[in-house]
Amino acid sequence: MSEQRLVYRLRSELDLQLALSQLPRAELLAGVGEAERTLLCTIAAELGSNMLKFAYGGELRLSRRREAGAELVEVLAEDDGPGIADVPVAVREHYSTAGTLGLGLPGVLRMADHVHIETGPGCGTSVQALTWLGERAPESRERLTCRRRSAAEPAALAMSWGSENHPCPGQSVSGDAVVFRPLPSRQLIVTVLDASGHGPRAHDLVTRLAALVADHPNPDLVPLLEALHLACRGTPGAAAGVARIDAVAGMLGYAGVGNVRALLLGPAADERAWSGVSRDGVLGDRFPTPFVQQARLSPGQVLLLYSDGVSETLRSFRGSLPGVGEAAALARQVVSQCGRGIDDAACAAVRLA
Ligand SMILES: [Mn+2]
Repeated sequence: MSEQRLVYRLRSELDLQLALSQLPRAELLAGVGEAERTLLCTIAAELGSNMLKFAYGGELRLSRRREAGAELVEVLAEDDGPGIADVPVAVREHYSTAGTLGLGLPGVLRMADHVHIETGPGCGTSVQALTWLGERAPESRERLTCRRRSAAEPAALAMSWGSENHPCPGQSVSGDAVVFRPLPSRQLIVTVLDASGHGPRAHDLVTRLAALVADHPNPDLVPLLEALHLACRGTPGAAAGVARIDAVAGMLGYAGVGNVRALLLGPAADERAWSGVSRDGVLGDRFPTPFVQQARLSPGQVLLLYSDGVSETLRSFRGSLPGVGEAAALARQVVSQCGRGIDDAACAAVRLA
């Protein structure tokens, strides 16, 4: 059996309830006995609710695979929260204080065969719980291992983002869409989608594509574009630009197909630091080999992604960059000043500080 994966993004109690209601029937747990299934769901529930309590959310990932001849399920909880200062204290029974993982973690330690924790003050937390199916864990394995993350790791860029999306004149819905998907470890996926044509049909397609980007289990640039291409088969097609910002490494990756543009402005006024090139093609029809461009990011810069309803060069853009102003306000300025008025026009803006 090849590896199976499931990803749940948790931003609210509702997200967790939804994930927990789906999990028992998930394909990933097919054939798993009732007792083990309950155990795995309880581990996911504990780790998920810890992330909501102490880190305001995060990502819960499950995978099922074979390791050393035995089958196991991994439950991985990753967040960008305040981290745990003292892991031995946090895993002690009955210990609970805001800022630690509290009561749930000792429970997870009892239920799983092996738990690995990576954390540190201000460095987020990753908890990996492994449970072997049907058999016991290899004897040699320690029950709990830890790696301390150090605050000496490079300071990440701060990111804020916002977008604007105007339907084509005469239409009430847009055939463009913008998706921001924050990932653990201070990464952000930014996507601008433009379904061919406009009106309700283009809107329906682009809404479906946006949901795909938001939930795809492998949020890397090329797999995302490939998934979008497959989802566009048999439709009038679409264009997409996908950017991945790594705020810790200070790097940008960009790949696009069709008429979506990317532009990096600042930090100096009027400076155009970098511009992304999308490959010629149409998702669902002609799919060029994706090409990932890289660029280094600096504080004070703004990344813009925009559809072809916005003029390509942004020549008429008079926004104040990189000065004050929220990302959403910037995106609004781009669309109002540079919109071509003959197509849906969408712009995503990410400010780096
Ligand atoms: Mn368009």
